[in-house]
Amino acid sequence: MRTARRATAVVLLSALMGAVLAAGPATASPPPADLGAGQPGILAVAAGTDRISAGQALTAGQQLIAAGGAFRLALQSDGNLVLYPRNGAALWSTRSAGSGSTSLALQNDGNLVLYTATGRAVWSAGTAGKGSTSLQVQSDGNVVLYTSAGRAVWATGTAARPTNTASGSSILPGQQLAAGQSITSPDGQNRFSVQADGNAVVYGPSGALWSSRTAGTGSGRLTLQTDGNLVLYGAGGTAAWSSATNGRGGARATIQDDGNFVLTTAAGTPIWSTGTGRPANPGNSKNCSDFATRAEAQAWFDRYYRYYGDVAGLDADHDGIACEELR
Ligand SMILES: [Ca+2]
Ligand SMILES: [Ca+2]
Repeated sequence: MRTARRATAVVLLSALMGAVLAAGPATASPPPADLGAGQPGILAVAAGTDRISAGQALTAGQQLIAAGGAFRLALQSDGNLVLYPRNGAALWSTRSAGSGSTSLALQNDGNLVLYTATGRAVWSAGTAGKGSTSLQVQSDGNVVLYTSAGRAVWATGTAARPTNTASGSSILPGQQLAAGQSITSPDGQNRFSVQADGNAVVYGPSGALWSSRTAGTGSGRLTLQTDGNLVLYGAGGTAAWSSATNGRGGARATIQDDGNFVLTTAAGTPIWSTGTGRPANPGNSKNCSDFATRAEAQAWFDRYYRYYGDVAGLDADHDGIACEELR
């Protein structure tokens, strides 16, 4: 209860101070000797926030936590200001362990300063006069000082590199394959590839099984959009091909061990595929008389031959042409 009441008091004080600051002229006066929480002009930050504003301070033992919780900026009791990912080693620090720092103040002059309890400055971002009004710990891992207009004036430079390139055997929403990149089935036998010529191709062990027929559109990228549509963009940024599946819940596009490239929902229901999956062995279930045309017989023959050979006996002379007697 005591903690909750204090937090409420801080919020009320912050609101009050915000009103005072907004009403009064901007000040560029030097900071008071002691910037501890509760001192005039500087307020401790409320817990559970990702930022402080000009006139606020983080005190020893407090931290700012990025939205989503993946990163936190902690003013440790050892005097060091440290940025941590949720798991793993520190990404950045002021290297001030043992300095006696007890307060990180974002001053009204725009400078971010680490002070000891006696008011000695240990570290600063060097941003006095640059108009910073907000220090934010971002969900990308970067810690940034922004002006009220949203311009960044200083950052720790720790933004995580985008992880939007598909890897393994699947493309997830928001991920992409650039020209020259591919994903491979778990057994390593099949590949979905975006080529520099602008074609997207499914390759099996014995060659191409499917293509987007977009060769010549130039090097581009294929992405699974968050709307569930798989789109291949050409060099100029125009869509050269798509699966036309937007709004149907596509959540994963996978190149499978059977050679099929399949878009499924999060629950695994197939929505679209290249139709290149290895079929079940049909055995000797057909004769040439079962087909109306030679082309129809050939299509059936081609579908199974690469996996099972001439299981239905449609190519007696073994020349690769099925049912010559049909028209
Ligand atoms: Ca037969
Ligand atoms: Ca033949």
